[in-house]
Amino acid sequence: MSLEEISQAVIDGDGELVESLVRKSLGEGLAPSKIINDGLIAGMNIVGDRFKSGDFFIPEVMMSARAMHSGLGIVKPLLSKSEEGKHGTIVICTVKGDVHDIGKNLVSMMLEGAGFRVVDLGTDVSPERILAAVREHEPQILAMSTLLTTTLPRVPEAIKALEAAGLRSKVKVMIGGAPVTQSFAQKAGADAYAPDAALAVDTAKKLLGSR
Ligand code: B1M
Repeated sequence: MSLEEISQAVIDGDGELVESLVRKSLGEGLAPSKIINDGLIAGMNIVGDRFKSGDFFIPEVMMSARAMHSGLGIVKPLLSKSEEGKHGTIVICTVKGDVHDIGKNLVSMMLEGAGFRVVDLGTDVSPERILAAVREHEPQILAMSTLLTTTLPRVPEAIKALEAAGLRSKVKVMIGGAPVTQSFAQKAGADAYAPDAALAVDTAKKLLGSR
């Protein structure tokens, strides 16, 4: 069974096939993280490239995204079996004005799989909701995702809101998403930037000194 078959089923938007291939791969002993990174994410990356080049349109992208979620739904409980919260708590969201959640969900699942307790606030999240969640859950890390250049300014705005509320020193801020760069993260006042879901786990561990 090859992971390319899973990628292709994601590209084809065939959720039923994705589910059965993911189950088969698990049955064959493949690691959940490998299925996610080299099967599901690899397929979605190709979908993203095809959308960019105009070969795919939004309905096809949505079908692929749903197919990918079908696979993730099977793998996620297995990833999360490790001792939840052993590294600390992370509040994660996609910033206000942005509804992209595929990457954020991947980051969230990888973090859970690595043993963090993750509180996912969803998408289009305002600074007010972020502040409320930081007060309620007292996370060690606030993780913000954004996929749109137009919503990049929401990141420094949220960080400034944390400062104004006297919460900035209590929480590390990690950011990511396609238009985010290391230099943007520095200018925005974040503590760290991670380019992908796997590195988000490493970065979160580094931030908390729990490598
Ligand atoms: Co939208 N979209 N979209 N879209 N969409 C992009 C992002 C775009 C690049 C497409 C393009 O034009 N080429 C473009 C943004 C351009 C820009 O700003 N520069 C775009 C646009 C313009 C829009 C709309 C404005 C379109 C419109 O309506 N005219 C609109 C905006 C809606 C809104 O948010 N207000 C829109 C809508 C949508 C859909 C709803 C159709 C759908 C989202 C479905 C969903 O998420 N539930 C969608 C999709 C699917 C895409 C593309 C095709 C794929 C995004 C994706 O899921 N990639 C995307 C084009 C592309 O990426 N090539 C595009 C796969 C995912 C695994 O990658 O999210 O980058 P990604 O996450 C990675 C890393 O970035 C990183 O780890 C992840 C895994 O490795 N990462 C983090 C992400 N968050 C992180 C956080 C971290 C650390 C790492 O720490 C906190």
